[in-house]
Amino acid sequence: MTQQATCDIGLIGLAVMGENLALNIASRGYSIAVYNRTTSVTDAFTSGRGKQPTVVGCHTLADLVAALKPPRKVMMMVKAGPAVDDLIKTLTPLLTKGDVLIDGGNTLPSDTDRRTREVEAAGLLYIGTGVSGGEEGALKGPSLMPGGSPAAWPLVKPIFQAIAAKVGPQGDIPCCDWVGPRGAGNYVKMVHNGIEYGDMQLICEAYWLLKHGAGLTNPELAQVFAAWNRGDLDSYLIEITRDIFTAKDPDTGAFLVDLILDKAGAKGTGKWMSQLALDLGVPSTLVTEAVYARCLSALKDARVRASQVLQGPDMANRGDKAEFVEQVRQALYASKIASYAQGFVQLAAAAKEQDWPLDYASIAMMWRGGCIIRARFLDRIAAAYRAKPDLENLMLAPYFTDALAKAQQAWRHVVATAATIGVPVPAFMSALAYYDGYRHANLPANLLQAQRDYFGAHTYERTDKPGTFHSEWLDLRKPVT
Ligand code: 2AM
Repeated sequence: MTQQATCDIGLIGLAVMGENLALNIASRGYSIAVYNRTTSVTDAFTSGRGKQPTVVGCHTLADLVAALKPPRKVMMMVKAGPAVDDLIKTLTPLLTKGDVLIDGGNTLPSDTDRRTREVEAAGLLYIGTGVSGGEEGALKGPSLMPGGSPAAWPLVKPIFQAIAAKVGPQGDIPCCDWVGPRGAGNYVKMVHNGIEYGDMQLICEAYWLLKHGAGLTNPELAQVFAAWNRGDLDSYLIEITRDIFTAKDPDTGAFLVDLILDKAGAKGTGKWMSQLALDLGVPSTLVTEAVYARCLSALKDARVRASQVLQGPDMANRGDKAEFVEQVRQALYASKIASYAQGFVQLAAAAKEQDWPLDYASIAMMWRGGCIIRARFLDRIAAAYRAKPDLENLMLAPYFTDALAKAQQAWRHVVATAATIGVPVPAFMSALAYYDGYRHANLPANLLQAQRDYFGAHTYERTDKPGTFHSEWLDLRKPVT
């Protein structure tokens, strides 16, 4: 079948995200050619949800390329990893100089770095874009975080900004802008996912405290989350949590949430963020605690056995219920600020290492709508970075410094209560420890350096004079009486 070059963009991979993105693109007035490795999937789509004059089904990659207007734009929505490299290899000889290859998967930023260089060396342009918002976002308006070859951006910008979620008073600010060169878009998406891990873990800890500490029922929890969603915590994740506490299982009539096995899964982007934070030497403790909390949850059988052996206190908190709910809200808000602060610090460290000129206010606005971490609070983050583009840490922006100062008493009370009644709140605790660690001009690392120098001659610096020092600790030590 010979195609006429009439389509604005091509899309490969018709799993649910690919299908929905294709329908979104078609709904904005663009014509789109689609291809899937398994042909029956393409045919099912083009005779079903994709049965539209502007959606053209293709059975070969050559047909797909032939259907596109130059400069051609081909978006790959396939499984991240070797499948993307295979496709690039097959597509490269079919394309011409100046055409654009786009990867919309959750790709490791270093893979996009490499592919950008390889594809550019072949005379083509490359984009690795974050796509967030799940199935519904893909269909109605995702958050898009593109990075790669800067020359590709003007070519895809109209389509990307047309299909992205919109925010702002007039609903006309697209949650999509150019992030930066090479893997910058995928890195921003990875940090988005890591922050999402932290947000979800914090919400789960708040739930457990309210359930076991304050004895709240599911309908009461729904009310609490509904109220929280009207204030500073207003966000998609708080909103869906509210709804989850109202949902009943059609078969048993019980609350569905109570029937779900407490064993969490993960696809790996949170783990990547933790691993890369360790490589950079920045403390992204919230995402790391969230990843570990999922690992611990997965040890269900071991926990069931241990629950018969290991002892703990009575989990009930005897204080005033309404007061405790408000304290948990404040602890959640403060922890969330610390978590986002860590995410932006990691972005800045990666940007410095990779030489990416990142615009943090713009990144906050890309996350303002469409994606899973969308929240009103991102307006404040954008404002903080607009006021001070080189802000060292979000916690130092006056608005957030003040918010943390106001919340800290409740935050400390909640963490102390959790420790006393034995409710595990690793993310709340880790967030508070980060806040307390960061705000101290002095930490006990003087002792740590002494220990390192004592056993390993690792040397230390001094506070009273410059230079590097080593001491003969065995000679200096005195008997302790
Ligand atoms: P399939 O329907 O033929 O399996 C998510 O897995 C999507 O990625 C699916 O559309 C799948 O196509 C596609 N996919 C996975 N591996 C691929 C590969 N090596 N080449 C092309 N498409 C691939």
